[in-house]
Amino acid sequence: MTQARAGRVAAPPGSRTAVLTHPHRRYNPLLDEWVLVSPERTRRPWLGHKEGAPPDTLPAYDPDCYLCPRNRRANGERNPQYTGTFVFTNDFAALRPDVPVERAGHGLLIAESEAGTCRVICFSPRHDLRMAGMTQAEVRGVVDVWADQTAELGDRYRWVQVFENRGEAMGASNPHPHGQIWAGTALPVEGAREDAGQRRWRDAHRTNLLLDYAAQEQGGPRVVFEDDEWLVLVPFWAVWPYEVLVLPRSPVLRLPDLDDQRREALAASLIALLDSYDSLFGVPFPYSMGWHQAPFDDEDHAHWQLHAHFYPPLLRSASVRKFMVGYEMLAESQRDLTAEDAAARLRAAARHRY
Ligand code: H2U
Ligand code: ZN
Repeated sequence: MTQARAGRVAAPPGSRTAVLTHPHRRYNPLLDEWVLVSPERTRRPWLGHKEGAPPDTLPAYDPDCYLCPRNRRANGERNPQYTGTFVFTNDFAALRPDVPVERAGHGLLIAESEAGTCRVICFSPRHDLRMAGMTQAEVRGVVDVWADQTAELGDRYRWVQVFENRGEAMGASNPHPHGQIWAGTALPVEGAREDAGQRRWRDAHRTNLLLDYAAQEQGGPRVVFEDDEWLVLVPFWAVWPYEVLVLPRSPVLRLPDLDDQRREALAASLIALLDSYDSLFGVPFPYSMGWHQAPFDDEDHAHWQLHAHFYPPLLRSASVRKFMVGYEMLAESQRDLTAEDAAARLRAAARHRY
């Protein structure tokens, strides 16, 4: 009865915010898990100063970069002289299409084969650009390629995972602006948990979990930016210090379903968010981000709502990151900075551009 227990952090009648000032746990209905929040541990003053070395200046073209136009990749192929986005199959793909359907099970040892594909998406031919430094039209081009790739891969695969690792701290292998897309026949662990979480809410309330959530959060203390189409917020149950959820405010199942107006608005919201991130500590902000969209299968998807997660690891400065260790690995996630404080800092960072 985890949902009933979530009532322990519910607001008193008449209040829209459910913010406690002593240690408490917050419920994440998407994943059916809890996060421990210890606000008193950060009641020290926020210095807000910028630390860390200024970012290296990168060349617009790097002859040694495997993503720049015309350069050779690991498999010997040469990239075209592309001018917008460019997509290719990962030369070191973790998934491949030609896998026979097999299951092996013996007692507790269960395995099943997984077919799929992995692609790399270059966001721009310019080696030195960050998404925040791209024009709205260029970011719109990235949104379009995410949507087109999703539609194409969704014809063959059940789960299409669009994502980006940015910065060395998150394992990105190259500063050239790029993301990835992996698609496979299984519903992966996070997808399955979110599918179950949204379905649970739908079954209990006959409404859509994330649309209800957007309605409850709009205009509130955890919102970083909002417009008529999108809500960009630090979720109530955020685990990472500056975790952000990007949520369309009306029903959308998948990226290809976004109409022209929502794609333009999304491009503007992404630029604003990434700009705030980069301004926060005065460094190109590392993160892993990705889209969760309804699976491509024959189930009913009324419980689903498209959304993006941003998971940045930094905590207090360019060099102080949050480690998910000890208690987090063995008991449950914990944070000191509240989601409300994180959102306020991101809103403030938006005012001094990087
Ligand atoms: P990351 O920076 O998020 O690791 O993405 C880059 C991907 O590019 C990585 O998965 C692939 C790596 O396998 N890659 C190629 O496909 N070809 C290359 O020549 C080098 C790297
Ligand atoms: Zn490059």
